[in-house]
Amino acid sequence: MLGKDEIINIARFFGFPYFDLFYFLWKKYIENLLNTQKRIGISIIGMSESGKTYLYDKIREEDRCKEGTTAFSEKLKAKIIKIEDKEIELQPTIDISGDSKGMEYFEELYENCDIMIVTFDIYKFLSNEDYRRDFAQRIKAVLTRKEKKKRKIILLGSHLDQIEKTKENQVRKKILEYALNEKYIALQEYIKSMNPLVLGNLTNDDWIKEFKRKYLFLDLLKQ
Ligand SMILES: Nc1nc2c(ncn2[C@@H]2O[C@H](COP(=O)(O)OP(=O)(O)OP(=O)(O)O)[C@@H](O)[C@H]2O)c(=O)[nH]1
Ligand SMILES: [Mg+2]
Repeated sequence: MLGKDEIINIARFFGFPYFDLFYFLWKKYIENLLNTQKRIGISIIGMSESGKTYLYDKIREEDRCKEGTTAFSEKLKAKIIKIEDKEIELQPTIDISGDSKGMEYFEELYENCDIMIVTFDIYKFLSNEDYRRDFAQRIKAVLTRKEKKKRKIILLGSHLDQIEKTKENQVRKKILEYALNEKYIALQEYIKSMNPLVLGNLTNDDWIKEFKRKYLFLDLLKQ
């Protein structure tokens, strides 16, 4: 199939009058017709201070300079980013606050996304039983849903860098042990279904780049 640029050049070649002006005015519509712009909805839910806002900024290539906690859930507009020369349109979503008010948006976010990232802080997860229980409880409604439209759900542990002198495999093993042994049904189901458990340091740009490529945009880039 012809690519966008080839089709545009053919139109120019045949002297379509004022083609560039026409294209400029109808860019979005033409690109929809040619299906050159790829769309994806990515939403993030998870525990307080687990990196939701930080990760949204990294994915959307923004710097909203947010220091500290997200006090009010903030609507994020659609945004076009470029990955490996391909334009990807990120659908609107909401950067939720970490409190119970933010949890009210779980359902809406879930309904309107293709990929849902569920974040938790590895250090807190491993060191605090209340945190584990709270986490499992919060995400239960999302992880145990059975519905027609399949969404990709990615469980993402942040702050891997804060676990001193430990290798990622050991940390992963420990998390799985807790998830499986402490009878957190939602987590158990998730892990038993072979869904990805991704661990990382969100402040490491190389790690973020690889995460985006491998877990978020690989399918789109292949199309
Ligand atoms: N060292 C380290 N810091 C991280 C990591 N991920 C996020 N942070 C930092 O953790 C802090 C909290 O991140 P946020 O993105 O504000 O967390 P949040 O989930 O949006 O928090 P709420 O809005 O309060 O729910 C920020 O200072 C981030 O820079 C990580 O993997 N490692
Ligand atoms: Mg936040």
